[in-house]
Amino acid sequence: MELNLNSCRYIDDSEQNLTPIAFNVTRNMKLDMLQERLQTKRFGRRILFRRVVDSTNEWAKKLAEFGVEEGTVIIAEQQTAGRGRLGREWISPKGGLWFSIVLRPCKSVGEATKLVFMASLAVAEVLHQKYRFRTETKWPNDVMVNRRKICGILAETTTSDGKLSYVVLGIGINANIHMDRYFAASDRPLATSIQDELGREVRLPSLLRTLLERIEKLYDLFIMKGSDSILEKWKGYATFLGREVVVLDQNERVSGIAHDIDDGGALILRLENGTLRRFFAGDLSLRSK
Ligand code: BT5
Repeated sequence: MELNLNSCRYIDDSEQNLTPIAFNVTRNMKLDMLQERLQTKRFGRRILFRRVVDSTNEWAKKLAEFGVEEGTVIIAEQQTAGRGRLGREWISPKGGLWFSIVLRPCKSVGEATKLVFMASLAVAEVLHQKYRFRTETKWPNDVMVNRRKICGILAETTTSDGKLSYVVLGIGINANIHMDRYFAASDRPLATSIQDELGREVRLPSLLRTLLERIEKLYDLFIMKGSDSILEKWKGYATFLGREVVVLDQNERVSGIAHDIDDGGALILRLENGTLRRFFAGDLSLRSK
């Protein structure tokens, strides 16, 4: 079932539910109200919302294939098959902010893979500004608060004849969720939410609006000036740099000092024997003493 409401389209799977869906029902904030106040040119001018979806990235990719314009936002209250890198599960219950943005940058595939830094920088800045959190960026795609993951980003590029067609930038923020309901006690120290940190719920439309505004600004910078300035700002939040870390790359565990992130977005690790080694993918954790 589809409803047209201003430029915002609400899509709902059930015949009965014809009313525009309030984002946060208790506060009756709607996405069209969000759009009225949104100070962006392109991002979020079209928002597609579903209560339940398998993965917003999956849905966004289908829409991108149909040619939806850059800046289209796909959002869901809940994902049944939210995913992280390498097909890992991303836990996405109601209360979180799960959304994807379709991007069509005129850039090389290599440059576009660095959009993940642009997105995590935007989230780190906004969560710091809005809630006074001491946010940290963690290579390659996480935003942390108090050493726990509060946001994960999944940037998926699609090419045609070796050229970039589009990027779907998926952003998952644990917002109004009590993490201990969804994480086993052993995993609990790894993740946190805005609600767990603040001790109260936050308004998702306001958070989404601020994020879209910041993402559009940083994206414009990325398009005009390239990824270098983004990467420099991102490093300002990367407190793991200079510290002892462990990198898990496929089945290999490598320890060392996180030396830097190179222009390509690779992690440079200083190994115990003093040599430098680059990692293009992997999972990084701080080494426990
Ligand atoms: C990520 O992958 O961190 C990317 C997550 C992207 C999610 C968004 S939500 C909107 C869009 N639609 C999607 O389907 N995905 C995107 P990765 O670095 O591979 O981390 C995955 C790991 O994080 C899992 O293996 C778990 O250990 C952990 N994890 C799962 N759910 C989590 C959550 N809600 N909060 C914190 N950690 C989580």
